[in-house]
Amino acid sequence: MTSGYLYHELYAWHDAGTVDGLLPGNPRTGLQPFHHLDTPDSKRRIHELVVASGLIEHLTRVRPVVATDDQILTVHSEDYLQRLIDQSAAGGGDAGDGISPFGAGGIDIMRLAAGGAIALVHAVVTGEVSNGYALVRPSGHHSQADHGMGMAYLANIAIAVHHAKSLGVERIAVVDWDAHHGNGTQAAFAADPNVLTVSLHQDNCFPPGSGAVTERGIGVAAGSVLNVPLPPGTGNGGYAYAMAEVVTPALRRFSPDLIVVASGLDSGAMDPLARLLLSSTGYRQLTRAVSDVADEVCAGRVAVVHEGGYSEVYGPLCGHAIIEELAGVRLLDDPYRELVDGFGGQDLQPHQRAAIDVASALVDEVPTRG
Ligand code: 9RB
Ligand code: ZN
Repeated sequence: MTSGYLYHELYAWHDAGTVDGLLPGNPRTGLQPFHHLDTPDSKRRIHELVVASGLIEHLTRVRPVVATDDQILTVHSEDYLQRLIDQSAAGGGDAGDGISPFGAGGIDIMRLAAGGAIALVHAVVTGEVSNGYALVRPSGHHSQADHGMGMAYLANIAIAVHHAKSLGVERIAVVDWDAHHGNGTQAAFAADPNVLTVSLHQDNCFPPGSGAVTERGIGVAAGSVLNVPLPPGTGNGGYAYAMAEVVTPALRRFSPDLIVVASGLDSGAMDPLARLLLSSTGYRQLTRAVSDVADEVCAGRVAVVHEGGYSEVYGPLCGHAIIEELAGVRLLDDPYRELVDGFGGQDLQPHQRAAIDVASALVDEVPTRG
C-alpha cells in the first residue's frame, strides 16, 4: 500500500492580509489591526511535522498541477474566474463576501490549491497511490459558482470531483469533517445523484443558517445531500456515534467508487473558529472509519483534501495523526493526547445522540447503485 502526500511551499504565501482575525482593523469599531486567523503556520507546521517526524519517508510525494481555466469552469462562472484574475493583477482583492481577502497574484496559489486536489484525486484514481492527503491552502468548501466565501476561493474538491468524473469515475462520495458546513461542495452537486455529499459540522456555525439536516438534494438527486449538524461541544464520542450511525451506513448504501474527504482541523478542541472537541485520537478514528468503508466498497480509494483549521499548535498533531492513519504507521504519540482525550464532555451526550439520530433516520433515502 502506498499513501500519497501533497504540499507546496506557495500554499503558505496565500496572503489573507493584516486584519483583526476576520475583519479589517478599524479604531472606530475597536478592531486592532492584527493578522488573519487563517495564517500560513497552521498548514506549514503540519508539513514541517510530517518532515520532522520522519512520516514523509513513508509517503509517496504527489506534485500539484496548476488548475486550468477549463478545470475551474467545471464549477465556477467565467465572470468569477475573470474577477479573481483581474484582482490578482491589480494587487489583490476579495473573493466576494468581504471576508475572503487575497493578495497580489493570489489566483496563482488558488490554481495550485485546486490543482493539488486534482493531482491527489488523479493519483488515487489511477492507482499511483492507494490513498493520500493533499495539504492545500487556501481552502475551498464554501466557494460558490460565482463567488467565494468564508476564506474559500476556488472549490478545490468540487473541481477535483469533476476531474475524477472526466477519468470515468461514476459515483463519488464527499465526507466533510470540517467544523463548518461544506455548503459549496453541497451546492455544486445537490442536483447530481452520482455525488453524495455528507457534512458533519457544528450546528449553524458558518455560513449562518446553512447546513440544516433538512437540506436533502434536488430533484432526482434527493437524498444525495446529508447534513449532520452537531451541537457545540461534540467530541470524540459524538463523532464516533455519527460515523457509526450516519456516515458509514450512508457510504455503504451509496457504494461510491471513490471517497473524497474535506479535512478541516477546526473541529479540534483547540480551534478558535468553532466549539467542537475532537482530539488527534478522534481524527485518527474518523480516518479509520472512512478508510474501513473505502476498503469494503471502493478498494480503499480515499483522497483527503485539507480545508480549514486555525490552531497552529494543535492542528499539526491532528493532521499528523490523520496522515499516519492513512499510511498505516505510528511514529508520534500526541503529547496533548491525555489532556484532550480527558476533557469533560468527550463522551457522547444525550442531546448529541438526539441530533445525530435525526440524521441517521435519513440514511434510507441515500440513493443506491441503480
Ligand atoms: C463575520 C462573519 C466567519 C467566516 C468564516 C469562518 C470559517 C471558515 C472555515 C468562520 C467565521 C460573518 C466575521 C458571517 O474555516 N471554513 O471551513 N465569520 N464570518 N459576519 N461577520 C461579521
Ligand atoms: Zn472550517
